[in-house]
Amino acid sequence: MVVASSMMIRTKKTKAVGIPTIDLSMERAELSKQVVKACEEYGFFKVVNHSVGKEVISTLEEQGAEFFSKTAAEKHRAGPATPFGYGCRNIGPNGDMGDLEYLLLHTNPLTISDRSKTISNDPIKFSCAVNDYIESTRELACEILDLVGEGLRLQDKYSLSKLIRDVQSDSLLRINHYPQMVKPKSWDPSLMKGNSNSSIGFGEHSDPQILTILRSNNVGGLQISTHDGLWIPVPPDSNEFFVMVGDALQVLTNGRFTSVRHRALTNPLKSRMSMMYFAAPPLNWWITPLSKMVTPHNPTLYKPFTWAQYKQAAYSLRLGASRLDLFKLQ
Ligand code: GA4
Repeated sequence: MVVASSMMIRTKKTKAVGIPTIDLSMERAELSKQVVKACEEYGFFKVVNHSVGKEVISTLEEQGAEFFSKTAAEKHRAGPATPFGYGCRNIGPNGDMGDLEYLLLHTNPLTISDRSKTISNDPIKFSCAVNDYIESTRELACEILDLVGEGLRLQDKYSLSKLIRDVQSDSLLRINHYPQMVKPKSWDPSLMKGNSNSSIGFGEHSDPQILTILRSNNVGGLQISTHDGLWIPVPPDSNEFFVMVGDALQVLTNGRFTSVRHRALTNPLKSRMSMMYFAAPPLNWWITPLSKMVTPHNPTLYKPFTWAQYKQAAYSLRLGASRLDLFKLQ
């Protein structure tokens, strides 16, 4: 596995922890092995040499920046974010809060063109920017899922990407804006070891979907948790994408991959903007371990459920809940 030395961090026990960086231009058999290894070890990796156009990224970034620079009253016209639109500080329906504002959109083109009217003075420009970005990041997600299929030697290597290619796919796009923010005086310092000037922008959680494709500007703040519960800061890279394993992929692989817990801290000096494509199947599709992943030695760990049932459970719990526990067998 290629591990960028600039990303190496030493823990107290002096174990080197590095975020895997995967070069998508490398030879296919090696590439699929590295993707599976990164999904197993971290549920998280960075991809370089991807095929998403620079202009697709910068156009959406400009549209996002233009929206967040509007007055609060103008922005609130695009809200609330339940289910889709503009949200400020509230995350989800159960009282979770963070130091951020955001746009949450369904990837269905009709929903986007409808929502764009309240978001932008040039709705066609905004919806084109969003649709182009979604198309490109969906392709990247499918490429990664096909590599997973190859690496796991699935009979149908496209079986995972098929889940998100469907026109009824419930995939989402989120643009988060973390204003530059110094921690409030009443902040609990135990939460912030080593980051005493930052506040929590988005609290610890895993993503419920199959895969998340994340990209941010060059401002740090994202942290991921290793399997042993150690928080590692992710050095930002505005040219590249980060990939996260979500809860649904944990179930599909019968626990061979684990969804990555992550959080975002604010930066006391600069504002951060991140964009996430959350790859999900249609609402009525079943999420159940792939047959190849279930053997007499590895019996199925989860009860079967539909994506709609899982979403319902996720939205009934707090952000940081271990929601997969509800679907574990035994
Ligand atoms: C986390 C991943 C995505 O941002 C999101 C979030 C959603 C929301 O902000 O509305 C949730 C959160 C996310 C998981 C648990 C529920 C739902 C907030 C929350 C408390 C859009 C998603 O799909 O799940």
